[in-house]
Formats: sequence, C-alpha cells, structure tokens
Amino acid sequence: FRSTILGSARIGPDRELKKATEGYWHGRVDRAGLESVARKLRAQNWTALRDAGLDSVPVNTFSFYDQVLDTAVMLGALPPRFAHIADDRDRYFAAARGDDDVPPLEMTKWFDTNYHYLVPEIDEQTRFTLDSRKVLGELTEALALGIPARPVVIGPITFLLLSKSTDGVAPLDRIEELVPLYRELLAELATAGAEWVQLDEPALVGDRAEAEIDAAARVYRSLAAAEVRPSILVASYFGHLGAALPALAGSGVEGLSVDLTAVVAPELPQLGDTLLVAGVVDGRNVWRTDLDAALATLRALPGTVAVSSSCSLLHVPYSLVPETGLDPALRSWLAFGAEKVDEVVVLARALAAGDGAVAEQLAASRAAAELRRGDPRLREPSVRARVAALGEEAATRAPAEERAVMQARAIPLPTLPTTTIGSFPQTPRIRAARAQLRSGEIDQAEYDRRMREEIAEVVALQERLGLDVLVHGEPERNDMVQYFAELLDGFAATAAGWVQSYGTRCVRPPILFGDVRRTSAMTVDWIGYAQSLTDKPVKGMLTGPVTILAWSFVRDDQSLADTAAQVALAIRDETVDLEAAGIQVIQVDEPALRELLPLRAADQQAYLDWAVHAFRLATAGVREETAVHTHLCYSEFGDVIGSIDRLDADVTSIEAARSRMEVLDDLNAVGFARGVGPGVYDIHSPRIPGRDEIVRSLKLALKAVPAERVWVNPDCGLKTRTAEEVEASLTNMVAAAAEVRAGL
Ligand code: THG
Ligand code: ZN
Repeated sequence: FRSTILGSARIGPDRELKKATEGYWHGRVDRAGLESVARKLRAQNWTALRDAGLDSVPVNTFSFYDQVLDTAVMLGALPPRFAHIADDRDRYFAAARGDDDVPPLEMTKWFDTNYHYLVPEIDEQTRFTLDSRKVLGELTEALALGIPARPVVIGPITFLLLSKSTDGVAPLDRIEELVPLYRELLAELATAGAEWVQLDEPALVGDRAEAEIDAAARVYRSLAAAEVRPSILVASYFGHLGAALPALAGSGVEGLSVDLTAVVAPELPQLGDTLLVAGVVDGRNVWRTDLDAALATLRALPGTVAVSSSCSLLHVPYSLVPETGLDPALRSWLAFGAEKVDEVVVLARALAAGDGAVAEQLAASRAAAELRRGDPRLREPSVRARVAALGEEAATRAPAEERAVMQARAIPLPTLPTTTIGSFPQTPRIRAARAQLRSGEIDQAEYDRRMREEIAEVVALQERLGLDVLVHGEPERNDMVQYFAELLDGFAATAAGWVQSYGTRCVRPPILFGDVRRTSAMTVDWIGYAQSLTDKPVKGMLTGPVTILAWSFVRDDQSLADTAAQVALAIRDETVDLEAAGIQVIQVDEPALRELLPLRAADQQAYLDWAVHAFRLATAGVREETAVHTHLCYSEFGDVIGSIDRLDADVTSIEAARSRMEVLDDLNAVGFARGVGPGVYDIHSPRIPGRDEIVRSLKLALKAVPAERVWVNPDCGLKTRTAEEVEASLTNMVAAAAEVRAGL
C-alpha cells in the first residue's frame, strides 16, 4: 500500500459512542442499541478513510473502552476476579470500571500522551488463550463493506511490557506463551482475507534493555516464519526505535512504521524489501503539515515508502469542519483528523505522480505556513522583552526555612491544619447554569450571581465543618486548563474538538498558538469574594504552567521551555494580584508534571530543568509571607521525585491513601523537608472513609514526617463526588485531625 494512518478515533464526531455507552451503563440504552451505534460509527469511519483515498484502512482500532483491555481479552488475560460475570460485554466493562464487588484494572498513561489505558495483570493464574472474535469480527465487517482493511493489534512485546505482574515474575518472561497465540491469530486473519496486519510495538521506542530487544527480534522472526499469515507491519510511534530498528528490520516482517515527526534525521538502515511506512503527518498535534518539508523527507528515504500519520489519530479531534467559530487565520494553520488523512493522500499522490499532481494543495500549504509565520500574535514584543529580561532572581525566593517562620507568624494555624485540594462537587445546578449561559437563556451577570451563591454555600459549609484553610470550590471552572486558556491571549478554544482521555471521558484541549499574555485578572474576583465571607484564610487556586502545556495542543515553532516561561509569567501575574487582594495562601497545581516526562532517560533532565524553572517563575513573585502550595495528582514519583523538592513550594499535597503513606518515605529519602499534605483518604471511590480509618492514616503519616510539617487533606479535588459524600467524608476528616492533634 502507499497511504494509510496508524489508527483513528472512535468516540464519534459528536461523541456518539460516549453517549451510547453511558446510556447503556445507566439502563437508558439496550445492548442492541449500543452495538448498533458502534457498528454505524465503524462503518462511517472506514468508509470516510477509503473515500478520502487511503489504500489501506486500519480496523480493530475501534474500542468500547480501551485497546489494551481489548488485547487482554483477546489473550484470555482478564484476572479471575471478573470470571463470575457471565456476559462478555458486562465482564469487559467491569474490568474497566469495577463493580460493587470487584475493583477495576488500574489505569495509567499511554506513553507520554493524554490517553489512559487499563493495565493488564499477569500472574501465575494467567492462562493465555486466544479469543480472536473482536478483531475477526471487525475485519469481516469491513471487508463486507469493500474496505481495504488492515487489522491492528497490539504486539506481544508491548502488551507484556505494559502489563504489571502481581507475582514478581516479569511479564515479558511469559513471551514464549504468546508467540503461538499470535501465530494462530495471524493464520485466522489471513484465512479471513487480511492482506496486511499491523502489530503495534510503541514500547520499543523507549530505553529498552538488550534482552528486551533480543526478545522482540526473536518473536518477530518466529511470527515472520509462520506459513499462513498476512504481511506484517510492525508499527512504532512516539519516538525513534534506536537499537530496536535493525532488530525488527532484520526479522523478516514486510513493513515497519517509523515516527518521522519525533526525530530530525533518523538513521534508517537499508531495509531491503521492507516497506517503510513513513509517519510524516503528526498524529498527536493539530498543526497543518508543511507539505514541502514532508515531501523532502519522504524523497530522501531509502527503499519502498508508504505515507502515514506518525501515530493513531486517536489523539486529535475528528475534523475542522465544525470549527466555524475559530479565527479564520488560525483555522488555516490547523489540521485535525480528517484533514490529516487528506494530507497523507496528497503526499502519496505527489510521491507517485510528482508535485504537479497536487500543485494546488502545495500552494495552499505554503500560503498557510507563510500567513502563520507572519502573524503578529506569534511574536508579541512585550512578552518577548519580558521573558528576555528574566534573571535567576525571578525564580528564587528566600530559603524555605525562613519563609516557614514568616508564614507561621502571618497565617496563624493549628498543628495539622485541615484543608481540601480545591474543587467542590460540580453539581447538576452548576452544570445547568453553565448550559443556560451557553444557550443564552441567562446572561453573564445572572451566571456570575449564581456562581457567587455556590461559593457562599461552599464557604459556609467549610466553616461549619471546621476546616482551617478554605477554598472557593471552583464552581466557575469547566476544567482546570480550559478555564485559564479561555482567559489568556495566545490560546484558542474549539467547539467540538473532543479527544478521548479514558473510556467514555473526553477533554477539549485548547490550542496554544501564539505568545501568551494575561490581560486582566482571572480569579481574583471569585477568590476575593470567598475571602470576604470568612476570617479563615481562603486559598487562591491556579493551574501551573507545565499542566497548562500538557493538556493543550502546543505551538511547534518554538521550544516547550520558551512557551512554558510565557505561561508561567501569566500565572505569576495572577499570584501577585491575588496577594494584593489579601490572599495569603496560593495553590498552583501541577498534576501533569510527571506526564510530560520524556520517554528516554537522555531527554529527561532537560525537561525537568525547564519544568521546574517554569513552576518557580510562576510562584516566586509573591512575598515570603505568602504560602505557595502545590498539588500533584499521584504518588508514583519515580524519576521526578528529586524535582519535587526543587519546585520550592511551601506545601505539597499528594495522593498517598492508596499507597499507605509509603510515598512519605520516598520523599524523606530525597531529603524533602517541606510541608506535605499526604491525602488521608481516597476520593476516587464513593466510599465514605470512617474517622478511625483517617486517624490510622494520619498516625502512619506522623511516623514518617514531624507533625509541624503535616497537612490534613483528601488526596485530590472533590469535583466528581456528590455533596453528601463530601460533607460526610470531611466531617470525619476534621474529627480525625482533632483527635490526633489532641494526642500529640
Ligand atoms: N483536564 C484536562 N486534561 C486532563 C484532566 C483534566 N487529562 C488528564 C486527566 N485530567 C484526565 N481525566 C479526566 C477526568 C474527567 C473527564 C475527562 C478527563 C471528564 N470529561 C467530561 C466527559 O467526558 O464527560 C467532559 C467535561 C467537559 O464538559 O468539559 O469528565 O482534568 N484538560
Ligand atoms: Zn489531584
């Protein structure tokens, strides 16, 4: 084949699959209704890809929840705790979401993207068996529609490397058990009419041990030796293969895909007859491809070449067509899923028939690039001058111990102060007000009035509960990144640019296209209002620069470090205004600090340096008496733990309940001596934690950290919980803190 993409989105252009699936879960949609929505979406998607001109169309990239979970099901690797659920589909959803009796599989980030997959659990009870019904079903369905279908399956190496072992044996040690299953699968696919199969091996783009690369070479030699099979395309994406590339190229597989957006000049060995599937169209950002540059790259490649996206289009919105509200210039610089497919087709046509065959498209690409380069919003002199003038002192506060003394004097608090992470439940009433504002049913003034009412209620509730540091509850925020993006210069919001985050949950990442500038205060009115209602300190709540970048589509014409510094200065301006309005505690959340960490160790230090610097720039503008808090949404710090200290926040709240406070020992091990708020209960579950249970958590925390440094808080925001759950849980939390405090 000559033109393809590595996979496509499946949630539906209007999130049809999300709505049908959630409807099914809540009994509003029956099984047949759910299956029919799914089938319709698949057919629409495949037909559109074929009609756009792709000569090989990926199938089996549809999923009711997650492609890794699909693979676990295909390999018979669901843990036995789900075996009692007789129905296939309900067992699948139980593995994804848990039910009253059993917890779900753990969820974690898909490489360095914003997508989350379910982590297969492999142990001595796992008996791998092949269940090829889903992939065969989708292949058959597509072939019946006349689609040149290429089934996509996660490869055995990546499947095992992404799994976790519950018995201490490395999952990859089980690789020999999977090889016969994949051989059987290949035979079945060939018999059903597949000419090609795509085996995804993105795990091979990380730093891999020699033994892992050897295992990959062995597995693919063995699969290539199978007699009845389609041609095999091994797909790599999210980086360069390094040493795994020659290993795969020599294995006898017919095709290899490489991500050419992630590397400047990859060293490609002679691939002989192997088809090189060249990922020149960026599958995970939204910028229009520079067709001239892509063609130059393609023409310099050795051997037989097919044009492709760099990864699945799962990570970008469906289409620009509904984005009629975007600034026309900005719109002309963008390519979403459908537009990226067109780019692939144009490039393949140029390769086959010369530039003349696509002269019009090349001209349009050049015009858009030129317009973008010349747009004044990309180079705002005041922003440029301010960043250029920054010295080290802009990111430096007085030593933390000195600040701690000054803050203790300025903000009187009991030992073991209680607080929450920031958001309170987004109630149906709040969501209704937002919908009414959008539809014009109420005006901005009425909306603001209702939000103030919500804030007053949340403040009153916290006073009643006896919390020490209050929050305003964030009723006015749809999302902690989107909210700020809508208020800052340099960002644009989409109308329908939904991207799957996990399962049926989606986000609408803003597009950071130009120089970022704050033109007026964003949170001061809300937080100042909350502070006016109480004598207790109210925390100002902001999102940090790294998280704003991580959850946006970011400009590709300058380094992330430069972009982060601009965002940091905008946040810094807000901290200074909050302080001037009398706010003494300011929390700057960085839940995504870990997410942007590069996959390869060689790139990680440079990332951590600019990420830490951006956070410090954002937070070092306030007086020493002002307490800077941060919140990180996880407890597995691993490679970033040293950097958490370097953030230089006065207090850091983290998830700890599920790890039984072990994270505190990890922090001690790196000499962390600041305030810390280890989450004392898990907010991700609707369960109400008992007072005794929280007392035990706190006592465990006090074994690791002296009481003067410990804060008492839940492990994350309360946005997704109900009002009743929140009130009951916090009542117990405050009582537990009082009990432990009295015993000190
Ligand atoms: N905001 C943004 N990105 C994120 C998160 C976030 N990425 C990582 C993590 N948090 C992902 N978690 C979620 C949790 C909930 C939802 C999406 C991602 C969610 N979305 C609503 C839905 O799909 O129904 C849509 C919300 C809306 O209307 O805006 O519930 O917190 N940017
Ligand atoms: Zn959190």
